[in-house]
Amino acid sequence: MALAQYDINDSMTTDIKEIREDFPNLHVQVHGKPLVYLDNAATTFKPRPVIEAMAGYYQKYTSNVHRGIHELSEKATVAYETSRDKVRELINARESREIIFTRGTTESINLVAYSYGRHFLNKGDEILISEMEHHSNIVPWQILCEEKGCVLKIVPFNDLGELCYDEFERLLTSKTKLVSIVYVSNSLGTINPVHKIIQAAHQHHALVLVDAAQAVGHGPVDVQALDCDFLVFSGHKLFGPTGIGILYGKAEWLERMPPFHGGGDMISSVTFAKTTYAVLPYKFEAGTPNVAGAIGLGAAIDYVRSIGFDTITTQEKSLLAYGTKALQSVNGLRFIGTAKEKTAILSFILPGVHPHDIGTLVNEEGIAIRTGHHCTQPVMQHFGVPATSRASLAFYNTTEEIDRLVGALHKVREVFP
Ligand code: 7TS
Repeated sequence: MALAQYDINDSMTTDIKEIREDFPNLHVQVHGKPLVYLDNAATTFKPRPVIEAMAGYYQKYTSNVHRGIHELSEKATVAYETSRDKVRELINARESREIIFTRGTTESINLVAYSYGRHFLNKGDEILISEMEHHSNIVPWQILCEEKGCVLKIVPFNDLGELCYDEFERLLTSKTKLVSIVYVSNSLGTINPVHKIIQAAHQHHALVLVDAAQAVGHGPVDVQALDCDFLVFSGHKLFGPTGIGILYGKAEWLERMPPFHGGGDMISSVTFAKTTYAVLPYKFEAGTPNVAGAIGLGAAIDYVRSIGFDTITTQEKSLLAYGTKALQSVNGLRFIGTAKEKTAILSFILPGVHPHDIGTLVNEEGIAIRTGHHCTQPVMQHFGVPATSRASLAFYNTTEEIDRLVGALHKVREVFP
């Protein structure tokens, strides 16, 4: 078979073998076989330093933050705020107060829709999103439009899964107040030209929110170079824990936006007559935050930086090239999402086989892929399919694991010829 020309040892350097040792979850068995985890777009595995940092907090200095002066609270506060600064450094934000901890990408987008949208947008204002957005970058805007009478406009993509930039330019008018755009599509892998989009939007005085859920952790992201007004992502797709995410916002906008949630920690003073709010970033962090999550995210950032984006992008690019070629040996397989600029996300269909049957059969081989609409139903509608199968790769994956997937798909074809 053509695949023989690929030798695992060619592509899996000693470095990657060592890196895999950092991830306990890569070494479990599923159905008596070594797990092949190809669902990294859903969530990534966590390296040992992340697990240890969180366990360390729970075992040695559990306490609330920003309250009390006792030793443990002080230590937890320092760790929590150090993580904020690590996030700032990772995305090159100007100031730490521009980094808001949230529960994840979804909550970050809802925060902007609620706080910026309800305060600054009016009837007839237009919000531009694309046809390839995750539902979390569609539904909050639909809710806002319904409430405020704003208009949601959709930039289409072509059959390769590339954004129709000309259409974007055509839809961008003086009525456009906000562009909310995905950096990397989770179901197609497409990398959008966000820098160009931001420049064009700013010429029309529109703000831009970048959904970087699938971008951060796979390559460098620099909010100052991009000049985006908001950028959002989730810790759990960045080798960090679940339940923690980030909203980056330019201070000038965050200052002007009203709070999202009210409660403890987000106030300066409270009387029944009048409440004043805390300064940034605390104005947007009501209640006890996810302290362990923030600490774990800080450790994840340290880890990713120690590997380095050069290694990460080189490995992921070579896996994408290998996987794209290798999967073509499966009879009838059709890729959904073949943009020129894409990340290591391989969505595909096998005509005549329901994706859920594919997912079930490859699961029996110990292989984890995702099947479904990936919370991007309009993408499925564009291609006229109910669902796809998706293998999404991380830098710790190997060509041998891709070969296992290809082997399993050949078996699927034997069951459904
Ligand atoms: N935006 C994009 C581009 C995403 O890929 C996801 C999650 C989200 C937003 C929402 O992130 P959350 O952490 O708030 O849930 N994407 C996926 C996925 O592809 N499979 O499972 C979750």
